[in-house]
Amino acid sequence: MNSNDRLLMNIGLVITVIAVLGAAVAGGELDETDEGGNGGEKKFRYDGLNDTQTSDQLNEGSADEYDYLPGNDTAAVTVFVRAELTWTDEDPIIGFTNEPDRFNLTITAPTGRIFADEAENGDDRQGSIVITIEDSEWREGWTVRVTMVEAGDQWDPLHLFSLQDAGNGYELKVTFEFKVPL
Ligand SMILES: [Ca+2]
Ligand SMILES: [Ca+2]
Repeated sequence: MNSNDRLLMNIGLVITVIAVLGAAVAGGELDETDEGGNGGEKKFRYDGLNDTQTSDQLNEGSADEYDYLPGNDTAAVTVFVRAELTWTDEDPIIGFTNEPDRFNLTITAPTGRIFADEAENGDDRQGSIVITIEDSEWREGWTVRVTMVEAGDQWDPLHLFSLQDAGNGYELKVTFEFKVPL
C-alpha cells in the first residue's frame, strides 16, 4: 500500500464515522446516561410519537377521546407532550353572521392530573388551543379529549332569525417525546 492509498483509506474512515454520528443524531437514537437514585446508571433511548386526528363534525355537547401509550411500553417515560387543536367555523350564508364556536381541550396525565384549556374562534372563524407539558417524568398512558362545548348559531343583522350551528369539525395534532430504558 503506498502512502496515497493509506491517506484515502483514512479519509474514508473519517467520513464513515461522521456519517454514523449524523445518522444517530437524525434518528434520535442518542443514548443518555442518567444517574440512578441508587448510584447505578440507567441508559435510555429517546423517541417520539406524532399523531394527527381529524373530524368532519363533532356535535355540540359531544366529545372525542384518544388514548396514547408512548412507545407502546409502560416502562417508557414521557418527557414532553404537545397537543394542538385547530378548527374553522363554517362560512355564514350571505347577510348572516356565524357566532363563534367554543372547544375544550383536555389532557389527562397517567397520574390523573388534568391539563385543560378552552377557547372560541375569532371573527376570521379560525380557532386554536395549544397545550404543552414539559419536564414530565410520567410513565404509562395519556388521554387527550376534545369537547365541542358550544356552537354559536348564525344570525341575521337584526338578530331576528337564526340558523342552527350544530357543531364543528377539527384537527388535533399530538406529539409525545419519551425515553425508553435500554
Ligand atoms: Ca358557529
Ligand atoms: Ca360550527
